[in-house]
Amino acid sequence: TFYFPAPTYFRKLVSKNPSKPKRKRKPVVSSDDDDDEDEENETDSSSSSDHLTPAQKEYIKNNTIVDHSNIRKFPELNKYWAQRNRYFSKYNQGIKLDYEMWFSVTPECIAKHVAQQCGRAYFQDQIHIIDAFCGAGGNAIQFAALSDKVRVTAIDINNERLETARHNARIYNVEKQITFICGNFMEIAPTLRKHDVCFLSPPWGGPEYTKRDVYKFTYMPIDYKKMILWASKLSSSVIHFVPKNSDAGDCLELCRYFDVKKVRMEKQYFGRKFKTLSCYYGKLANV
Ligand code: MGP
Ligand code: SAH
Repeated sequence: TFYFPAPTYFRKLVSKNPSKPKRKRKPVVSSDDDDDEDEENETDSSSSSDHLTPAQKEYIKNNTIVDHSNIRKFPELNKYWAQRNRYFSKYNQGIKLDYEMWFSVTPECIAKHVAQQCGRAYFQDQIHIIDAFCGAGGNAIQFAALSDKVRVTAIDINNERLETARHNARIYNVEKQITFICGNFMEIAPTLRKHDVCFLSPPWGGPEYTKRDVYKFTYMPIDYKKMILWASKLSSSVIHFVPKNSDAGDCLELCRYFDVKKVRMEKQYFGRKFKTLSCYYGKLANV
């Protein structure tokens, strides 16, 4: 964790399931070592979506559930498929993920850790949390799993994906604690009542975000200033889940939307691999 302004130091979040001995990326080896068929899938790169038009790709991204039956068609998802039990420990109980979610969902131990930060800041039993970009439910599920008194408002612009999130929440037995709303967060924000925490995990423009040395928030395919403005109006604590190569100045600049002029930035690791970055604003900056 490092704070702006100083003092500056890091806290590493080490995965509860530290990586197994280092393996070469090619061929990708499944995290289910007993699953021979998976390994066959993961090394098969004979078919790819590279030949499709941008419109066809966009359709697949938003509408295709990718699972054991069709993962062969998407070799570019192999590295995510291999980590499926990290994304959801109950993956084998029927979790569903569409194409885009394979590279966007928050790995379970990171989502759980972020949820626990809210538990540390709010001592009351009933915590109300908004997940403004709920996706497949990776974060919403872990917020709800904190305690059966937690209530989550989960929003996503894609209705089919929202149904996927509801399905996934059912597998974790937390569906009843989550209210699912389909819509554009920036448009429906004025209709929402105040919550304790607002969690923001917006789209970053695909896995290509790592190709830039430094990621500026202006690259996001949404109006990020409007997003933060509404989040700060709705909650005194805001968590912004951002690309790991984000411009620290951009993260700091958003402090101006909050009473506490401070951001706590937390780097999250799997073993030695820097995976994700979370910025905590408002009340959560001091936890
Ligand atoms: P990654 O960088 O694609 O994976 O995403 P990895 O294995 O670190 O890639 P590498 O190329 O550096 O080896 C890391 C994590 O970021 C994912 O598991 C998601 O939790 C999160 N993530 C990735 N994308 C593209 C998005 C996104 O668009 N939005 C959100 N909210 N999270 C994302
Ligand atoms: N944290 C999620 C992944 C979020 S990915 C998880 O762990 O499952 C970002 C999500 O934002 C996508 O599902 C996308 O459909 C949604 N989205 C994009 N623009 C949006 C908007 N304006 N309002 C609400 N949701 C939006």
